[in-house]
Amino acid sequence: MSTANHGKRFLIAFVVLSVIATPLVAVFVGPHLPPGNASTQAHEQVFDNTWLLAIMTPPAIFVVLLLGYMLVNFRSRSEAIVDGPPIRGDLKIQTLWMILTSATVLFLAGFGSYELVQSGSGGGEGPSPAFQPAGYTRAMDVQVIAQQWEFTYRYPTYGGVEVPHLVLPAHTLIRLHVTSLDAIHSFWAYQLGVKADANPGVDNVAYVRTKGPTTFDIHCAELCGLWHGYMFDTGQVVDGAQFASWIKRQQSYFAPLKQYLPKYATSYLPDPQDRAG
Ligand SMILES: [Cu+2]
Repeated sequence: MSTANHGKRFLIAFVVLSVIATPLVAVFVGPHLPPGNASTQAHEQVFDNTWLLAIMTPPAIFVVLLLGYMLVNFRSRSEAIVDGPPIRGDLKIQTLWMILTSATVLFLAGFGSYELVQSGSGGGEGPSPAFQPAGYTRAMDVQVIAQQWEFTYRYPTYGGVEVPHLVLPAHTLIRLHVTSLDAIHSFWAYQLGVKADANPGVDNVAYVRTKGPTTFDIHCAELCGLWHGYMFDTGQVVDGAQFASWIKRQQSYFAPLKQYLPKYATSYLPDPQDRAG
């Protein structure tokens, strides 16, 4: 078979396989990609991951198919292994390569940047976020306080009550204020699609819009000392009425401890001696 025929045959197989596999991957694999569907941000991350996976499907097919094609058609049948002649300066292939790779990288950069800013990515944006999601002025503030080795949560709109477990109302935009009392931690609420650095003295804001009632995993995602691996919990999203009665119970249950807590602030001094928490 001539070189041109090999090229044509390979190209046809590549195009046919890509056209079939790419939509199948997007439709059937996409919905199972992390982190899930517990918040608008998580849902959008699944959407982004689906696009990325779909875009990388043709290049993956190209590599595997080329390898298979080479193994079958260009296997050395003689005893001696003879290298083929070197190929240099093929302007057509070089131009095509540059155009395809540049277009792919530029598209991904544009797509990624747009997705990051349009409604908050679920990542921490620092004390004064440059990009705010729609309706952010009505967002509910919840403070996440990391310390060795647990997270606690304060609700400034409910008298600054501090609780050991995170409960959020459903269908609500939440403004998380992530901070730390000691080492550097990272607040990672997996199914909510939230991951934000928890640094002492820093108010790291991350937005998340909850969906329906569900549970989600919380982990510390920054090696923070001996018991880092035990710094996990299960959070809850509950409906509005349930949240209202829960927060009321917390306010009365933790009322005796209130006198030991410092006044609510966006961050606290990293001195556990000065603070019950
Ligand atoms: Cu930690």
